[in-house]
Amino acid sequence: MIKILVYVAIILAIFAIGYVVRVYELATSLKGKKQHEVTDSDNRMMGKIMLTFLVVFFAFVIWNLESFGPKMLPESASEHGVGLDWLFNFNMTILFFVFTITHIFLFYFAYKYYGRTGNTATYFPHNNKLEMIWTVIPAIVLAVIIIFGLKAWNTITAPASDNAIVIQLYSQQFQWTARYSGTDNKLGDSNYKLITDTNPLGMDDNDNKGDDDIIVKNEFHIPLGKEVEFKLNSRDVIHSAYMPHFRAQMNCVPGMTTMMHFTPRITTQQMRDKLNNQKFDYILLCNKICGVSHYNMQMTIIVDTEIDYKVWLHAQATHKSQVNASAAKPVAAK
Ligand SMILES: [Cu+2]
Repeated sequence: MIKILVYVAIILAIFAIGYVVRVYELATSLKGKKQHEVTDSDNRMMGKIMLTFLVVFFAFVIWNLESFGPKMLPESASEHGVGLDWLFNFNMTILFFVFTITHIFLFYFAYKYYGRTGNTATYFPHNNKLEMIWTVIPAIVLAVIIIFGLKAWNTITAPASDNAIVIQLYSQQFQWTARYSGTDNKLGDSNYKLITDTNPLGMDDNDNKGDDDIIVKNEFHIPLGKEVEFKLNSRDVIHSAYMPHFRAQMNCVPGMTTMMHFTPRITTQQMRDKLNNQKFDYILLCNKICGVSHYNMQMTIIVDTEIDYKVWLHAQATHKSQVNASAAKPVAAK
């Protein structure tokens, strides 16, 4: 009910403003002034409004930074992420500096040089020095940003070291499966043609490298301070493995394997203590709109100390033992 009243009030207010403008127009024409003539005092008024806008706008920007700044992600839980955050802040500092200067000029000049009767334009067709300044400075700044950016990108996508722990993240509508490479640190062969209800990753049982592989759902664990290499695959459409707390994201593309790697630097428990939130968990999300249940395509990531990680991994069944267990089960009658 109140909502309807508010709408009615808004509509009436629009009509009221229309009538006030009409009355003003009639009054000026009665006074014998030209209706659309812009006077110096109109221009001065506009200049002052521009200046006011500048102040209000910057107050709004600062309010935004104050109120939404603390809602940003917590400090990076991966080693390369610290550098990435630095780069992000570096970029934002440059942007904010340029943004401030240009906006001050824009609105202050609109006030300072408001239109006055008798003003004539200055003829100023070209200035080499000026052209050089506004070409060379942005070129240098952009080159620096790009060089830093490429270096940061390489920390995630360059080949991982040989002793990195290899984990496959397998995506499908709408869930994740993680496969650990086991004691040989090599993932067994797999093929989409072998996918069945009981073999959702299409593991090739003729390949011994897959015997010690460990397949987990719902959550996966990674150890503190150890490099982890992810090999990403998709069963159906393009998904994207996004781990915001580790500042890592990579597409999962059907028919190919994409890769990235990082080293966790804060355990789940340490992060819970830092954030003063014992329910906090790192998360793997799908960041590519992949279908109706995309929003719910996620998996919990637990960063353990190295010992806890080994204990957890030991408790998981290997692929071979799972195959044996299911082979031993009697076939259900149809
Ligand atoms: Cu998805």
